[in-house]
Amino acid sequence: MHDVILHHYPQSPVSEKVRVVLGIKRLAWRSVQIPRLPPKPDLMPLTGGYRRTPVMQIGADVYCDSQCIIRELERRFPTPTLYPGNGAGMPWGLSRWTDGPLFTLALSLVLGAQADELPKEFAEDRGRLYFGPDYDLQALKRDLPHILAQLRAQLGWLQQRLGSGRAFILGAEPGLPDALCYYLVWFIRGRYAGGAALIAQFPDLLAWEKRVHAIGHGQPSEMDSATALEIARASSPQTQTCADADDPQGLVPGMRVGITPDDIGGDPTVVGNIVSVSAEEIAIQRQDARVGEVVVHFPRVGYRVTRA
Ligand SMILES: N[C@@H](CCC(=O)N[C@@H](CS)C(=O)NCC(=O)O)C(=O)O
Repeated sequence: MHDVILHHYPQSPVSEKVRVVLGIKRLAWRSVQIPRLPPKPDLMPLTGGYRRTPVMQIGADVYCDSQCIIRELERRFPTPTLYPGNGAGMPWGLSRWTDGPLFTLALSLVLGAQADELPKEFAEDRGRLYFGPDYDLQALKRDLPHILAQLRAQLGWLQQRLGSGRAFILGAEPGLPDALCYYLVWFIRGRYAGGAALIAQFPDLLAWEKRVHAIGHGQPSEMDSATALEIARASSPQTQTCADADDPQGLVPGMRVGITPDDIGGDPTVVGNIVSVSAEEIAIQRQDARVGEVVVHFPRVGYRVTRA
């Protein structure tokens, strides 16, 4: 099998979630550092326009969004499982809280607190991406006490869970819920000046944070983006054709579609021909001058698929 290649950058919180998963699974992987801002000239040939971070590449198969990346890692490397105690299913429900309202609160805190310091280009990009065309970082700054009140109560839920004597959220073994919650704590600690003091209010959360930190990231080794593109060019996609007779949108292999994150971010649409479609995932085939044929995978949840 080809190497697991993660396209990411060190400061990216969502990438930290995936790095923790790679750590739980004790995997060796290749690390390609991508720019924090578009254009991302060596990522676009792989994704066809998807610009968010991280992206995973295995040969000529490309996985967009941490949902898709993590599910694929669990499929290819089932042991140790991310769902200890037969805990599959519900962690993905938990992810709609952590990646949704909780992530938005953490972003509001970090961007609001730095509203006067952020480099202009970065503030404009992230303001638009996360808060829509009418974003207002100064309004977030004024709202910081409210944001903190919301966040503190919700971190308290984690404290209550971890205060029950469990080493990890599901029990004695780390799993997906730990990665889902840890990356936000990591983000708040690393990027919000009051992060350490906020987290210190929750002693069991603090002890758990140290345990998850100690898991590490597996064994990453650096790779340059030109090598990653060459691997994609020299490989053939391995995704098998797969249909779903019950697909509610009538999507079938061969159909040309566009896929866009279903939120206010103004993300570009990625266009290609369906190879595989299921309740949780859709994969489309596309051609690129630099990498030839690639198959790009997206989750269904959180993405809108339209016929091109
Ligand atoms: N739903 C996506 C969200 C990814 C996301 O928003 N990542 C941030 C970085 S942590 C991002 O893309 N920021 C803009 C960028 O890197 O260009 C996922 O789960 O992977």
